[in-house]
Amino acid sequence: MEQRMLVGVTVDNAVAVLRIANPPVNALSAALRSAIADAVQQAAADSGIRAIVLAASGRTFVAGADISEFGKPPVSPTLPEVVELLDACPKPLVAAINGAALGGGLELAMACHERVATSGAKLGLPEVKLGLLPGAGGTQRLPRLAGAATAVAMVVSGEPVTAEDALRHGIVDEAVEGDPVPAALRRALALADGLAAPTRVRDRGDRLGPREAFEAAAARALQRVPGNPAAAACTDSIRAAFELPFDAAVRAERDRFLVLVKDDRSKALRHVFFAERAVAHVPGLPKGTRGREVARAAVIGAGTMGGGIAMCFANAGIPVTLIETEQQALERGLQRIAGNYATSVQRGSLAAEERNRRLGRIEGRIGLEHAAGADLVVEAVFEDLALKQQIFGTLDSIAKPGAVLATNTSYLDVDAIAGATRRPEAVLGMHFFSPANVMKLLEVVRGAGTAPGTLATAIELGRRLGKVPVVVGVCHGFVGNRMLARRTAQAERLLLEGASPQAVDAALVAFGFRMGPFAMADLAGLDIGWRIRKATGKTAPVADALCEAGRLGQKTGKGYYDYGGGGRQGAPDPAVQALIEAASARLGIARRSIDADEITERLIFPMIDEGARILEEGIAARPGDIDVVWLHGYNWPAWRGGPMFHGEQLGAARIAQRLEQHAAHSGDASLHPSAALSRLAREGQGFSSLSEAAA
Ligand code: 3H9
Repeated sequence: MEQRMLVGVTVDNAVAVLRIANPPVNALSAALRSAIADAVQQAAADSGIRAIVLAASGRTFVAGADISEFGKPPVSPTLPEVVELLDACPKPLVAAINGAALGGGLELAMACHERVATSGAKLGLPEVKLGLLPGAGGTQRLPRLAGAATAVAMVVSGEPVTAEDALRHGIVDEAVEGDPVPAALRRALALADGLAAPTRVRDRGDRLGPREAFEAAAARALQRVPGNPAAAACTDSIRAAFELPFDAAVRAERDRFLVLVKDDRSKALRHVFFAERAVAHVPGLPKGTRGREVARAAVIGAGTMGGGIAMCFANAGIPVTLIETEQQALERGLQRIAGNYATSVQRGSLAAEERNRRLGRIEGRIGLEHAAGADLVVEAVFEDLALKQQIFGTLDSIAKPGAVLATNTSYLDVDAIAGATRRPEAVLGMHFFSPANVMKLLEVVRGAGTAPGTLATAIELGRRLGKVPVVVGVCHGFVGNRMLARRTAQAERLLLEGASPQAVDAALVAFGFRMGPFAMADLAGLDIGWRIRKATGKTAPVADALCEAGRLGQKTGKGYYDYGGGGRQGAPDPAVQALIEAASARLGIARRSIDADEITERLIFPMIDEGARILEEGIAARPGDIDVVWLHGYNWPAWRGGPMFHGEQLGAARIAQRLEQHAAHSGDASLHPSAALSRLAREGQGFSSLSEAAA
């Protein structure tokens, strides 16, 4: 019964049209695979049917294998079995592709004799992004349609091509406007009328192209993703098209797939896939809540952050007023924006006309009254609660009724800011990450009084700006910076106990980050943290001493490293070592040699511990939300899934035990595991149990 619903069958002119219907994206679940196999076999056996069209209803053809089934025991018919069945179909078979044919979806289509795609449809094999390779013949059929050089570029990048490009590459036989089924029907009948049996893709070895062209393309593609085992497996598998008979190459592909699917990296990337989608489901936000249309925005404060946020609006086609209190500050801000765009034009990533259009959307003004016409205002001034409250008090009296008032504060109390207005329902935090026009994370901070419509506006707008909005609750530093503070404190403490800045940085790079905390601090500038510490009465002996010595990072040529040689690569500096040793002596901390494992654990485990507390307090809705924050705001390596995924893999018990050991060994009491983590460790529970309890 269910199977008939998953594939609808109609007959048109003796052609069976099989329509896949498994919303939302027709992923190839076990039930759907079985339904497709049955429908194809029945049509093949029906003497009244001359040919078959494989189509799909809904917004897309087929988005590939059902990713949620990976890691579970295989259920027959497997996808390779269904693909084989199509490949062996004795009647002409034409795929009609609308929306997207990705992964297993394209593999199904390539097992047909011909393919028709709707103009604008996307076709690709994105498995590498999940740490996999196409496992249902994709690495053998794509090179036989598009040539091995084009195939290796597509498979290693995982990027799809449009129907038009697919036509040019020979992946599809026809691109049409609108519904692809009529053209597919026509082609199916023509094949049925032909004298000879239609050619199967497996027999198109003539299209592989020269091996040298493939090797050159493979080397180029791999250069962009060094050390990625899935990318290397994709390349090796495509190479087999030159070396092995088709069936043997497909078997080898399958073997490689089965190895990769068990790899922790692929598990992490699959977790990321679902976590990124889960953040869109916000607990407590009634389904169907619509946000306000943002036709015009205002940004208050033309500093680096405010300017970057204004660029986000302009880039998304939204006119924005950038507001300052003084002409000079405004001009500096506008010049910085123009400079950023000029760099993009110089690099060739932005056309000059588009730059002009974007600049034309940014209007600089003096005075808050210019925020009156905005549907949404983002305040991005200095981190001073009194100043922000004053601004929100004024905004309250001038902003349009219904306008959303957002603060970009990175750690202040959003409720205290909302309290300065008579419309707390319209207030929330929109915490962008630096550089705001580049980083994809947007922490949307829901205040105690934030109305659902206000929240929905910020989320929808965030997506329109190309961001990944993650809803978080009010606390000091929200999710990302609150966890970062634990790591920063340990990085500083490790220096005092005997580690060098380069050893700490190297440990984090070996873990998978692009940069360590000290190289990062030098890049961002040490004075930001210094200012915040002063404002909050905190100290960091090494960082403070560097700032007092005028070593503010790359911008002053010196920070944790010496940039005297020019460029961005700093050299270790004996003066820094002396300064650290003096700080250790002053504080009476005995120095010792610290190995890389201890460094890594002391940087990462306290973050996971903080994540547990964040979940227990309900500041983040799910462990995956925290992971998405770290992936898109702090460049956490995707193949490690995020801090909470990493913590889950290691287990709360091991993390709690190691933290206890480090606390005892180092004498740093902040390393003791929190009550939340200790409870998980004791009860053998996972991190999601904390969020379930908080909900
Ligand atoms: C593969 O095919 C392996 C084979 O080679 C070999 C096997 C042996 N599975 O993204 P959206 C869900 S590997 C399960 O928000 P959009 C998604 O979680 C696969 N679920 O929509 C979400 O659920 P919810 C290779 C899937 O319009 C809902 O569908 N294929 C899958 O922005 C809507 O998704 C890929 O990697 C799936 N395959 O984008 C393509 N796909 O509503 C993966 C989606 O509960 N998919 N879901 O949050 C995509 O890239 C996008 O979903 C697509 C639509 C572009 C299709």
